[in-house]
Amino acid sequence: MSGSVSPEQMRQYLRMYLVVGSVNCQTEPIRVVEEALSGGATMIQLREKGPGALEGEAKLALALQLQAACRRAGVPFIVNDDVELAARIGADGIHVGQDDEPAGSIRARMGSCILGVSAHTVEEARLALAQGADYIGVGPIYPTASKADAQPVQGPRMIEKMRKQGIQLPLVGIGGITAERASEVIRAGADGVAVISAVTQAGDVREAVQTFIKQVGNKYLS
Ligand code: 3NM
Repeated sequence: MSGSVSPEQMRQYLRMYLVVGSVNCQTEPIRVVEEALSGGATMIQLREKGPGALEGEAKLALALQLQAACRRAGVPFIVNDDVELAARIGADGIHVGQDDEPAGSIRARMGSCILGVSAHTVEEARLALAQGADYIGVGPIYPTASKADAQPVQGPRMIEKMRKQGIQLPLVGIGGITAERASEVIRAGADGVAVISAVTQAGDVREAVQTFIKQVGNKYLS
């Protein structure tokens, strides 16, 4: 993947975006990712964080394994936060939060890869755009147990507000999103949903992803 994506392509990648780390999985992360890809996941992010998260060579090995699966499926592989790792393996993209390295400096270092930024306010969304973000992640939309330092719950209204105030960037909602709530997030103006637990904890990961895709709808499929 060249890394240089159009907004239209980006919106498609965001439809069913699985965010995953070894601590989120009840089984081998590669099995979860392969099942999710077979169900039609449109983008995968490695977010290796929290107590017990892998580091160093073990994290590198996991990243390479997941990246290979994504390449086979033709789906972009994004690394959360760890710019060194993303650069080392030639990831398709990087996702950063507000407390990480500024998006502008990552864009300068990483060139044309996919750059995602977490934004919680209209101002943060505008700044992300100015710094060259390809998409923003907005959350937490609903209460989440997957991120210890999550901001206050925003509800789908924050997405509506951003759209009303002219933020046209490709946008994905994150935080506590279940298949039942996915269409509400889309109706608010999101292009897709980013999900950890509702997929990684599902008894049947493939089926869970397929259900999400139905709820998100096919408005971006040509
Ligand atoms: N970022 P789940 S919420 C990784 O608000 C992450 O920016 C968030 O996990 C944000 O789907 C979150 O299990 C956790 O709720 C999402």
